[in-house]
Amino acid sequence: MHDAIPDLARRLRDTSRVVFFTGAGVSAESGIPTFRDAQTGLWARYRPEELASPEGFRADPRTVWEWYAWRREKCLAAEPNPAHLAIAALERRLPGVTLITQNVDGLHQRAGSPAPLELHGNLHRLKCFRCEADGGDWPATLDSLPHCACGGLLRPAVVWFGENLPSDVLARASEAGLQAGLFFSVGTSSLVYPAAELPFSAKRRGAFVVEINPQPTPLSRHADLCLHGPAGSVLPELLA
Ligand code: BV8
Ligand code: ZN
Repeated sequence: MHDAIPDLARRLRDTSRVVFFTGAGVSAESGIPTFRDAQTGLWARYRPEELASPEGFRADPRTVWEWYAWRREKCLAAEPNPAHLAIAALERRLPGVTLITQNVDGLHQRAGSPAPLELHGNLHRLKCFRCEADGGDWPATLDSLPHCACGGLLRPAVVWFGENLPSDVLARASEAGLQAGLFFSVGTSSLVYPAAELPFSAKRRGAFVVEINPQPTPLSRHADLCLHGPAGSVLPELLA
């Protein structure tokens, strides 16, 4: 038991506005590769900054579709882990908890979180690359790439590098961060902007910032507390 946990548990009880901000690390214990795992990470085998970009899609839509189909299969086969479940349980127990995620895997919803703010979209949803219309359900096969009624190619409804985040979602996430008394940054390398700015601006507005990550990140030296451990163990201990 981290010796800081009792104090944190007290803070949780006494704080009216709590934010959880999650990244790929919160899904790692569900078996979903993160972006930066050297061996298994998505960066290792692919070049996400190229594949997860409009240019990459324009250049080779089939490869991008197949990459997301591979990731979607992993997400569908995965189960929410104790980290997801602990956050969802706290959301049921405490009013005033906001969950913001960079993840596109849908595991927070499957764990029972009612309305995660998905800054980078969700790979289970599709949209049109040309007119942005909703793209309905995933096709059963990728024999031919799916198209919109307007003739445009469909794509996963995620935010790619070089694309703006959904402004309404980002505004709500920013507002929650600025109001937060307690801000947990869980399982993110804190490298991708503008999402990575959230804990820093929360800190500047007086939030008590806690980082949960086995590794240090650019946020670590700014956080009020760093719990160096896997989210699947730390969060259940903390939120019990
Ligand atoms: C934008 C969806 C305006 C798609 C993703 C130079 C400087 C600064 C910024 C930029 C720059 N050049 C370009 C930019 C902007 C760029 C950016 O920030 N690039 C970075 C790489 C420098 N940002 C953008 O392009 C954004 N848009 O800025 O719009 C604009 C408009 C036009 C032109 C220019 C700009 C859009 C970014 C969104 C990209 N989409 N995902 C998809 O998933 O396919 S990003 C993707 O990577 C994730 O969503 C996530 O946000 C991001 C980082 O991943 P993490 O979640 O942090 O995961 P990671 O693997 O990195 O880390 C895992 C962590 O977990 C590790 O720390 C590890 O230690 C830890 N961990 C492991 N196991 C556990 C654990 N923790 C706890 N428990 C465990 N068990
Ligand atoms: Zn269209």
